[in-house]
Amino acid sequence: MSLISAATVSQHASRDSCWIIVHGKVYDVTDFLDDHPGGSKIILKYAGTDATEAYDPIHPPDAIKTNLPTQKHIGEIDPSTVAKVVKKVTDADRKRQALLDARPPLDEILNLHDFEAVARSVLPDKAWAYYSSASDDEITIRENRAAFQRIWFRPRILRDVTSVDWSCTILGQKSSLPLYISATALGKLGHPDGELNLTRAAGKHGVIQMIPTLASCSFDQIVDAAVPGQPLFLQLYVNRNREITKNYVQHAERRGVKALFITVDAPQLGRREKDMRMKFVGDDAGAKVQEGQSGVKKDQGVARAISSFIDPSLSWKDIPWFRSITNMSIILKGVATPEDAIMALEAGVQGIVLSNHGGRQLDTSRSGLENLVDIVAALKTRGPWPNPNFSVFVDGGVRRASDVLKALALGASAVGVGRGFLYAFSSYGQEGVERAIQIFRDEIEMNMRLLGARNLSEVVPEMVDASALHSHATITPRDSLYDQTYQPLRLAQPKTR
Ligand code: PPY
Repeated sequence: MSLISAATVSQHASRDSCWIIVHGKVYDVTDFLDDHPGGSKIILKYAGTDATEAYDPIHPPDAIKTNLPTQKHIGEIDPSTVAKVVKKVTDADRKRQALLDARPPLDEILNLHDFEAVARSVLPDKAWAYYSSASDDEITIRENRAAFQRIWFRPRILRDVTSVDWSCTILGQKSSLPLYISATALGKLGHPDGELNLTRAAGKHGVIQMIPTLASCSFDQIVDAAVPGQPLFLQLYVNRNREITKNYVQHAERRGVKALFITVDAPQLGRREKDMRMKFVGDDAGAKVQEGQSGVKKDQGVARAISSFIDPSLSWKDIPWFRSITNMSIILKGVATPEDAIMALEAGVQGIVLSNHGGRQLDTSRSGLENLVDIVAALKTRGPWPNPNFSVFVDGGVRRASDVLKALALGASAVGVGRGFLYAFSSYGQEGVERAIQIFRDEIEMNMRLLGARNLSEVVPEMVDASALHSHATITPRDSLYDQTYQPLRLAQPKTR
């Protein structure tokens, strides 16, 4: 195949003929412009040039292969024709480097809130906005933390807690902690290695990672970074095109993924105003994406820009189809009521995650923790409890091992931690994740000793007082670390003159 020169590519720099270079390959994206979920404007900005740097953090590497017909794959760029661009160091780069240099040493990070504070200071504004944002008034994201503070411990004494053991299995897979790394999208916005930071740290420390459908790294890159035998779960956004979903799921199973967590709380993405105010889709302040294309309105933030493939018609009727295409455990992620928990049990899935999507979907939804109490009570009326064939997970707001133990005491099989680990790698890469795991380990050991539980089966409902959990008007102790990292929403600002 003959190579294409940079000069040739640069002649295709308009809406009528738009070529771009990504990872040394030349693509004709002219006909795709109006179908691009993020809008045509952002592609046109790179028309006739190399778009790799902008492309990488927000697309899995195989996105072009999947979405662009092969006849539009023009060929390879002739590297000898590409001017060796010395990347201009901008003021923003210099500022970010200075912030990175000013990070506290890792051994001064004592808790998960510390990672959040460092991430907030070092992340580019758009990345922080996307990760930290939640929907509408962000009441639910704060409630996720507050709910843990409405539960009080009732510790037992004099139990010889010389040795305590918190190892467990999650969906039949060994885990060194009663928690798993929950899926969070677009890891490369936070760190150049993206989700691989999690995979490597998880492999080293026996923790299970749930791979996000919308990872920045490709699924195969992530699986390739795992050590032999390292258990992995997969989070699934169901595509309108079920063939794509089927191939993806079956590929994951062939590659050894153990469980499929189908997201069921996001038929449409919540409005996340911090993200929206960043006008992410235009990629420069004030840029506008054309309205009316692919249902994506201007300035809707990064999440909405890439969510149009998700199928809002997903329903209970689809569950048997999932069962027919895979033997992996199937878990519904985003259950919030006893009614749906019972339906999930009756549908024959292997578990549910009581989640409100980190407060990013329906605002003023209750916390997973609060729902846990009602859901466990309902499940107890339908068979053995705990049910070895039906796991109940909780996520949202977990920052401390005490949070984990409260959820376990109330009947959770394990908990998911998403943002906690996301902020750990955004601030310190893989080492940050390892430190976060170590912190959870230290805290869990101490808390189990102080609680009088020698193993996780001794963490029982009697060890917590959840009487205030359902009261949303109760006075909770101030969560001062969280309150310092939480960034309040802001109103529209007048134009600066
Ligand atoms: C989220 O941002 O909450 C996600 O779950 C990831 C995502 C990102 C973009 C589109 C849909 C979902």
